[in-house]
Amino acid sequence: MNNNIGIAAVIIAVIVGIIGYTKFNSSAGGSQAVQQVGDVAVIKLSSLPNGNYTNQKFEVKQGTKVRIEGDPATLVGSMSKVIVDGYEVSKDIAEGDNVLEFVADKSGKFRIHCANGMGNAFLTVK
Ligand SMILES: [Cu+2]
Repeated sequence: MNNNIGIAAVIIAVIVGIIGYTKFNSSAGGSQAVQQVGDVAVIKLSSLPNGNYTNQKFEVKQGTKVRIEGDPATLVGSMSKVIVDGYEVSKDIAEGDNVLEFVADKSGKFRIHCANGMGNAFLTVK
């Protein structure tokens, strides 16, 4: 009986450890801002009051469909325009119309910025 409780405690400790480690890992590192949903890499883009994007480093695999979901609450003024250099795509972010999708078919490092050249994120495709 005591043995069983001991084994159960060890199993629970291991599970808690694994969950903790996984969470820690996913919130650290360069591509923490990219969520893979099926074959789509989802980037939630928002801005700090100083005009920098909340996350400025995104990395996706070449050939992936990228879905940038702009936050209409913080992407305001010139920030409401999201431009991806190299892919020549852009989007005016508005409430209910805030998604920019494209296929990341070229490898490289591409700047993401607003109409004034702020925001300054880099999308690395490799
Ligand atoms: Cu701006």
